[in-house]
Amino acid sequence: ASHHTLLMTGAAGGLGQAMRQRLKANCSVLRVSDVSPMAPAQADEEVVQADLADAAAVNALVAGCQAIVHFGGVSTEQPWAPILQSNIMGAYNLYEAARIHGVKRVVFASSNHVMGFYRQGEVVDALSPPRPDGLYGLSKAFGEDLARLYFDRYGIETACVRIGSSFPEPKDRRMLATWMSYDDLHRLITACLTTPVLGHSIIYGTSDNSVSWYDNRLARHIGYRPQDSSDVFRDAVYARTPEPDLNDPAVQFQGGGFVKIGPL
Ligand code: NAI
Ligand code: 15L
Repeated sequence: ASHHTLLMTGAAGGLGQAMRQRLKANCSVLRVSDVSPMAPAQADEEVVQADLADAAAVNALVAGCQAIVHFGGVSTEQPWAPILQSNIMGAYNLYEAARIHGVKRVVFASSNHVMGFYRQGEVVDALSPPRPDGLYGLSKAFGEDLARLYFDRYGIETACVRIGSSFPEPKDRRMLATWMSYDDLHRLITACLTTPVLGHSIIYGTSDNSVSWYDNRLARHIGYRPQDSSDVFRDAVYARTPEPDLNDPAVQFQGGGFVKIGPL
């Protein structure tokens, strides 16, 4: 176990539930948190219900942990108010608490939607300028820049993981390019928590899919090696999904349907 107490936010969500058992291998005590109710604490676990927008609650939540896996927040395109509360204020409260309590490493669940207005088929890397596809993607870009500030000023290392689509299986043709298995996500988080020098890093979170829009060569120091691939789902996904309409922005851009949602 590389860290004594590891905090995982967003524990009631899809990825939080999928990683909760897996992350116990990465620490002595796993502290899990969400604003929503969670499964009760098991051995070597602490369960803390807290709103990320509540600075005092987040300060108490972070005390005594050595690393953070930050899944908590709005995970889809939403109106500005919840994005502001959960993703902008929430991320700020978390990094302030990390600074105050001396936490030195964070794995931040960023998103492919930071880059959603690149075209499908274009290849982006860690140096490509952000092109968020909505308020959600914009809030993740803010989180990445916030992490950069806290690295440059305070030496808090962060892996900004631009997760593609992490679900049990790819749901549509787009996700054949963006899919990441839960086991690969855990491999990536483990690499981020254990690599000797992380710095402020941006890495795309996908499995080893034959079709990919992401170039992770600038993140090789993290040592992530995917072992799964969406390729095994390819024929089934093609069989059950319609021919794409090439005039549809959801088919043209990497962010898929997100590029069309919301007030923008
Ligand atoms: P999810 O929506 O299932 O889980 C997010 C959790 O955060 C929820 O349980 C929710 O209650 C909690 N949360 C929201 N606002 C909060 C607040 N103010 N205070 C405390 N907790 C709050 O999303 P999922 O799929 O589990 O994603 C986890 C993280 O990974 C999110 O940050 C999401 O943006 C990011 N991500 C996920 C992807 C995926 O494919 N599953 C792709 C890209 C990014
Ligand atoms: C995300 O950022 C979302 O959190 C997730 O629910 C998926 O929609 C994913 O991106 C995706 O782009 O497939």
